[in-house]
Formats: sequence, C-alpha cells, structure tokens
Amino acid sequence: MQLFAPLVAIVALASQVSAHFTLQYIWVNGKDNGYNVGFRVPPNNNPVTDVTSTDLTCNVGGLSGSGVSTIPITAGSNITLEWHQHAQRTGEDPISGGHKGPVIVYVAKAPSDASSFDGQGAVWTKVYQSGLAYHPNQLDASSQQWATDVVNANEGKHSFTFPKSLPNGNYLIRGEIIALHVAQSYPGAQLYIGCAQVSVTGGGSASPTKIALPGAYKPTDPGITVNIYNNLQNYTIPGGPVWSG
Ligand SMILES: *[C@@H]1O[C@H](CO)[C@@H](O)[C@H](O)[C@H]1NC(C)=O
Ligand SMILES: *[C@@H]1O[C@H](CO)[C@@H](O)[C@H](O)[C@H]1NC(C)=O
Ligand SMILES: [Cu+2]
Repeated sequence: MQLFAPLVAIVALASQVSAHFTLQYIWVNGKDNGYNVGFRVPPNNNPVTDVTSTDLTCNVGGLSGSGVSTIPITAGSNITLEWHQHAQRTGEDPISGGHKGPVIVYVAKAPSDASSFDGQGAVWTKVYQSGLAYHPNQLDASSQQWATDVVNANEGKHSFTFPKSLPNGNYLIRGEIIALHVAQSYPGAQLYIGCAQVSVTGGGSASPTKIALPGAYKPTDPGITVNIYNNLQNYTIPGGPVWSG
C-alpha cells in the first residue's frame, strides 16, 4: 500500500509527459541530418507557457549552443523541420492529436558564430506560418483543421524555403508549435520551441523585418489566450505577418 501512491504518481506523470514533444530533425533539400543534430536540445519535452520568459527564445537552456554543431545550408534551400513526442519516429503520433494550433518558423542572424548567439532583442524574422491548414492566418472554420493536424498527418514534418535574399552568415532557425487546447486562460497556451544552428552561403543583401522573442508575444494576444472550442471563425497567429522576402 505504501508503494501504491508513488506508482500512481509516476504513471500520471508519464502519461502527462507523453503528450508533449520536441523538434528533433532538420532536413536540407530532402536530406535528414540525424536525431537532434544541429539543435539546442531542451532538458525535456515540456512546453513553455510564459511568453515573457527568455525560455521563449530557444526553449529551456537554449540561450547558448555550446557544443552544438552548425549545419551548412544554401540560401533558397527547402528546409524541413520534424517533431516527435519521444526519441522515436514510429509507434505513436508525432505530436499528440489533442494539440491543436499554429506552426511558425523564424530565423535570426548571429553577429558571429551561431553557437554563441543568445537570440535576444529584435533579431527574429518570421519566414513561415500556418494556422488553419492551407489558409494562413485564417481558420478553415468548416473543417476546424489546424496546422498541427497537417504536421501529424505528415510524419511530424513541415517545410519552408530559407529566403534566398537573406545575407550570408550564421543563423538560428526557430521552429514553434503553439498548442491551444487549454488556452482559454493565461498561462495556458503551450509553446513548443526548437532552435537549430545553420551557416548560410549563397544569400543576398535583404534587410528583413525583425521582432523580439520574448517581446513580440503578449499574454493578451488573441492567438495566445483563446478558446478554440467555441466554433472559432478566425485565428490570429502571434508575431505578425510572414516577411515577404
Ligand atoms: C521539401 O522537402 C520535403 C522533405 O523532403 C518534401 O516533402 C517537400 O515536398 C519539399 N518541398 C518543396 C517545395 O520542394
Ligand atoms: C477574430 O477576429 C476578431 C475581429 O477582427 C478579433 O477581435 C478577434 O480577436 C479574432 N480572434 C482570434 C482568435 O484571432
Ligand atoms: Cu503536451
């Protein structure tokens, strides 16, 4: 009997943790770089819920990438990010089906090495977003299908083009999935974040729009504190529009 309560607690904790996920793979033009390679790996698969915390930048412990490899890419490449609950690609949903919300990608240019870049200040440019499938920034109210449903159906993957016009140098690529199943009050929205380090060649000379993370998101944003189970007709993805390139 004395063993029973701790066992129940462990089982409850395990089922809770299994609902969460991390960003684990970055593919470049269809080539997979391997499990966690190039990533600032967080201590566990829990979400960030405080949008004013520096954990919003690159997840817990993500302000430096010491010891993390930096992956060479060419500007204009097709970059695929792949998410999973645990260190396994099969046997469970990539992200658990109850997690509904937008999928967003930002990039930030490092002053020098990606590994020593903390990503603070107005340095982030939004290069991809999907709220409701195929209708950026707008809910497909008839299906109530979210970007997360598409990622789940696509083995945990979503792709974007690293803008050809961005200057050469080291960058962080920040993937983000916001799960809104308990976002009716704040804190509630679950922000899943992963940062990969890349070095870019073949780029241009554009100066893109930039925002700060943390900074750009507010607890009162309609895309952060929202009830998605009330016949939602529109959804405003946080962080503003995608930079046009
Ligand atoms: C990008 O790469 C992914 C993964 O290989 C592939 O499924 C997708 O079709 C590619 N997208 C484009 C626009 O080439
Ligand atoms: C939906 O649009 C209305 C009117 O523009 C706005 O007030 C509301 O915040 C939006 N809801 C979401 C969840 O973005
Ligand atoms: Cu979860």
